[in-house]
Amino acid sequence: MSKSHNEITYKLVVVGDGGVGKSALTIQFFQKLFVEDYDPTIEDSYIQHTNIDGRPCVLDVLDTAGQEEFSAMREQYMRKGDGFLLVFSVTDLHSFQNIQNFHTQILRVKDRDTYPMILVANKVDLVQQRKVSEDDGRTLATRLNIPYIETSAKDPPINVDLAFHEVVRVIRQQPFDPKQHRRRKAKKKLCTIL
Ligand SMILES: Nc1nc2c(ncn2[C@@H]2O[C@H](COP(=O)(O)OP(=O)(O)OP(=O)(O)O)[C@@H](O)[C@H]2O)c(=O)[nH]1
Ligand SMILES: [Mg+2]
Repeated sequence: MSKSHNEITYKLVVVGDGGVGKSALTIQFFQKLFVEDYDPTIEDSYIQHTNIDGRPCVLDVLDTAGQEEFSAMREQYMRKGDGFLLVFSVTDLHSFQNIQNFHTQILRVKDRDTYPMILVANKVDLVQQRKVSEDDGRTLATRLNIPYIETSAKDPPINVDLAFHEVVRVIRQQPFDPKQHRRRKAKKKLCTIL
C-alpha cells in the first residue's frame, strides 16, 4: 500500500491456473466487456481511480500468467501484492485443487501466517459443466479462513465488482502490522547509535 495526495493505492494480484478467467474477470472489471477468446497472459496491469465504501482509492491490478511455463515469475509478483484474488474455475477440478498451492506460496513469500486474500469461484454461468460445488468452494475458503465469492465474467457479469472490492475491504480490515513497525523502529535506533 502506498499513499499520495491522501489517496491510497492498493496493489491487487489475480492468481490461479491457466484458463480459469483471470483476464476475463479483470477486463470485465476495468472495461465492462467480456473477452470471449482465450489468449494466455504473460503479465498485464491495469490502474483505476475509484471509490470503495465512500473512500477514494487507486486500484493497481496485476493480471498474472496461469500457464505453468511462466511460473518462475510468481514469487516476484507475490512480493508486490497488497491483496490477492485466488481464482479457480468451477468447471476445472484441477484449478480448484491448485488453490492450496497458491495460498501456501503467498504466505511463504510474505513470511506471514495470514494475508489479505479471497477465493473466487469463476464461470458459474456454465452450470452444465460445473465440477466444483458451492459447498466444496465454501469449505475450502473456510479452511483457509478467507472470503468466498462465486463469479461470472461473462455478460451479464456476476459479482465481478464485488470480488475486487472485497479484497480491498479485507486489506482495510487488516490489523496494524507489528512486524513492520518493529523493523522501522530498529532502523531508527541504529541511526542514533551511528
Ligand atoms: N462462460 C464463461 N467463460 C469464461 C469466464 N471467464 C473466462 N471465460 C473464458 O475462459 C477462457 C479463458 O479465460 P482467460 O480470462 O483468458 O483465462 P486466464 O485465467 O486469464 O488464463 P491465463 O492468462 O493463461 O492464465 C476464455 O475463452 C474466456 O472467454 C466465465 O465466467 N464464463
Ligand atoms: Mg490471462
